[in-house]
Amino acid sequence: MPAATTSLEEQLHALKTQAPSDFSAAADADALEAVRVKYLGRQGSLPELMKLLGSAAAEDRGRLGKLANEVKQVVQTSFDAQKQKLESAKAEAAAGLFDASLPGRRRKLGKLHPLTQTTERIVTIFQNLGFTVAEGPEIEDEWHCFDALNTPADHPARDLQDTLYLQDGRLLRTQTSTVQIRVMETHKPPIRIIAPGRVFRRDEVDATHSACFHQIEGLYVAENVSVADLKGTLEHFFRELLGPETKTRFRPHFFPYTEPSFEIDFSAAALGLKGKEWLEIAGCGMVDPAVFKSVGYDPERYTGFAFGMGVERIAMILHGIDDIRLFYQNDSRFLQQF
Ligand code: 2U9
Repeated sequence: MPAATTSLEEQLHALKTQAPSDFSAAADADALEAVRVKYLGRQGSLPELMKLLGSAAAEDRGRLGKLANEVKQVVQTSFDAQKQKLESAKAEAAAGLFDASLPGRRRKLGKLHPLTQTTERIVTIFQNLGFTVAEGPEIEDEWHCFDALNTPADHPARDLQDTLYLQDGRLLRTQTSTVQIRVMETHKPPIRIIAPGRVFRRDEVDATHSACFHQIEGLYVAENVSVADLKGTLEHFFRELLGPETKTRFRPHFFPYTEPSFEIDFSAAALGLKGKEWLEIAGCGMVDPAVFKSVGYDPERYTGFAFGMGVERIAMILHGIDDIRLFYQNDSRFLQQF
């Protein structure tokens, strides 16, 4: 028997015992991989020995080939077994971290912001009366915010002190009346719309003022609309919003875009509010004929009423909130109460 062949046979036998013992000594995936490369990799001991089979003596080749296959099987099996063992040990360790007796993680449920809830309540009452929601841009021009609303160039509201202007002369709308002007410019009467949205004023922020707040304005234009329609509609609205016992009071006031104009108070007692007997809650009036002229409506044919209210103010009254800044702080201790 030639020496080289004996050596190949010996080497195969050595491999058969050494490889399984090396595999079972591998303590983690990295070590296991190193051992796999050493024995089974492209330049590993087993493929190298397989290559030598071709040069073995013809009479030994069958026997050695059989042995080589046997060794290959043993090496592969011991690798598979160790791999399985390491993987299940890892899974067990991970399972050990799971404590089924711990309380579950409570999922935090979000809800609508109190200002959104208030807006939705107000909008729904008017939708039930046949009003439609209208929206418009927050960046406006002087025409839609002031001129079309009969607010002259020297009116204090147009002052830099009160309105936020952009470099190019445009401005942040100070009221959502701008939306109603836009709707009248593109639609003929009858008009029955409600315009909720953000408005901006150059105000010092305190417990009752914010430079950005929410408003809802409404507009009804048709033939023969009277102050009686205005009063009937808004009295119904406040009874729906604040309760059936609610009393309202219309005090004469002035707005550039309505004539006559009123401020509306409601009977605070209806909400169980002590202290003041009447609380101011909104403004309203009959649309000034000058406004109709600026949108191309015939003021002899059409009349209408308009009203406006601050959403923050209404939410504060409804929930007894004493600081407007609470609405904007996103503190979940405040928000989760609604
Ligand atoms: C058009 C014509 C007239 C809307 C009106 C008020 C009275 C009003 C204030 C309440 C508190 C604004 O949010 S607030 O600061 N609004 O008092 N708004 S009448 O009158 C209009 C609207 C559109 C074309």
